[in-house]
Amino acid sequence: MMDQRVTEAFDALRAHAAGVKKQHLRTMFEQDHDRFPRFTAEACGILMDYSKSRITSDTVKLLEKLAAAAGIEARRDAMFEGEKINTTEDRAVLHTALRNRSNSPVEVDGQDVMPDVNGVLAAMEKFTDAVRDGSRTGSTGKRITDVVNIGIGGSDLGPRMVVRALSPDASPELRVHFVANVDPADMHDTLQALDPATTMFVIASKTFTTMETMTNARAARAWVADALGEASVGAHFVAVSTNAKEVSAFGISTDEMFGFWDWVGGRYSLWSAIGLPIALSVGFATFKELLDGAHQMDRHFQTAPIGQNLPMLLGLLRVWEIDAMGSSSIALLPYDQRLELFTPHLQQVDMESNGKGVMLDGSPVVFGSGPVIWGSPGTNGQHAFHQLLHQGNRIIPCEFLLAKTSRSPIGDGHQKLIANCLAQSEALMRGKTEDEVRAELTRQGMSGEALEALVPHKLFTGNRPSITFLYEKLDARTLGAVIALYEHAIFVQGTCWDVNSFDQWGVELGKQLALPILEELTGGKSGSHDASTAGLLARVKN
Ligand code: G6Q
Repeated sequence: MMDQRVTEAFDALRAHAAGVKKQHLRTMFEQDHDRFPRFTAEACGILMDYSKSRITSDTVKLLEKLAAAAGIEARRDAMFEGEKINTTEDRAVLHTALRNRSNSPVEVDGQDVMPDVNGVLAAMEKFTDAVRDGSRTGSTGKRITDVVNIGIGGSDLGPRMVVRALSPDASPELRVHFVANVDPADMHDTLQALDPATTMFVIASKTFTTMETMTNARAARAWVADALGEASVGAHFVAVSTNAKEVSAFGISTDEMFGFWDWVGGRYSLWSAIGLPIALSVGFATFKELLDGAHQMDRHFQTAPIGQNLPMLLGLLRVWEIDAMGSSSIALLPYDQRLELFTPHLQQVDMESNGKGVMLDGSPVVFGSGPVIWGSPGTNGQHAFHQLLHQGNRIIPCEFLLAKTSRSPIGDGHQKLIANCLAQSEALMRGKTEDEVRAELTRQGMSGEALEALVPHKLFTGNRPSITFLYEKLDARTLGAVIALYEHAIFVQGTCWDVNSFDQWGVELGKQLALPILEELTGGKSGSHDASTAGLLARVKN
């Protein structure tokens, strides 16, 4: 059952939305010259401009009331303090402890977790330094030149995204690759250019039982053993896992297993030993800067008043767009090629966390629940799906991420990137009126029926909301802060909707579903299927 106060707060927002929907953002900007300072906030070097959201000052007040009714601050504090807020798995939720650079004690079941966190960080540092300085070699004594991370989902997307985003910090002497898909093409194509003698595999799996990861890990093991002999395997494999028993059974010494804990959710695990490929790529000092940036955002989230709190504002504005204004998807549009994997990572964090149909007490969700998250970097998207953002009959709130300076400037490319990003949000907001279209076509020499026929096609309704995050440059510290900002915003949304943002039974289901069909494919007895599945299975077998 939804709490009565929360229900009332949502009802008030919806009633207020009916009035806001009648206004146009263009007019709101024309009438209020303070709209930009009024609706911007800043923390950790990130400016959040939410003035192009379809809101008024009353909207913010009503969202603050919703936050109070939903008890967001109390639940946030419970999370940071190690309470078992993941009730369906009876677990604490402490990715924030992994980046707790102030090192203040964080207790789970009366036990401070910080000594263990620091112990694993120290082991990661030692290993990272040894691989990077060449003292930790492969079995033949040759320096390691390539690391392959084998993992999937939370054990892949986060570190893969960060390694790509921080490529200017990467060592040119150590290339880091990622294999996730059980499709052998993934492993095949990755191994093709590699030499077993100079390759190190990181098997990253919280459970160490995931079908895809274990299949790929066994394939990699065979590749090394075939080339260098069975005795060489140990020198070319390390594990990141919570399951020491399965790691040993696979043949990796637990001395070279980097542990983490059940209170680290997969999609929140890049801050743990799952971040080992990041540290290998950019070095441990830079990995620590990533943690520092996230920690600064954690502190901001814990202490800033709601109206100046970036994760609170982002989460609440999304709830507003979804529940009161009727949006069902959000386009996440980094104007940064090196953030090309940011949206896929956030898609997992968001959709796996809040894609839920029931509230904490098991009753069906009453409000919202997770939106569809999609998008890809600008300016590429402008030449593709932005058409629908500008003229489609669905309003899709957009979130832009933009750095003021490029880490790899060439000519005036970055200025053009900025110009395009700002032009997109302006055009989405303003639109183009019939009069403006007519004037434009007239200037181009058109008139009469031909001009009138074209007007509706060149009309842009505008009033399409967006939020822009602007920061100096995409370094490790900023990236850490941006990821943490999004993690917490997702938590804020889940709290408003009263869902458990930290379980993932839909993903667990996927881990079981294929097993009986696999058995049939490999000669086991036939199961009972619908006609479509049975027909496809028969075709595959023939
Ligand atoms: C993340 C999910 C899921 C998980 C993968 C890999 O929150 O639970 O994406 O990370 O299924 O699981 P393992 O790390 O256990 O292999």
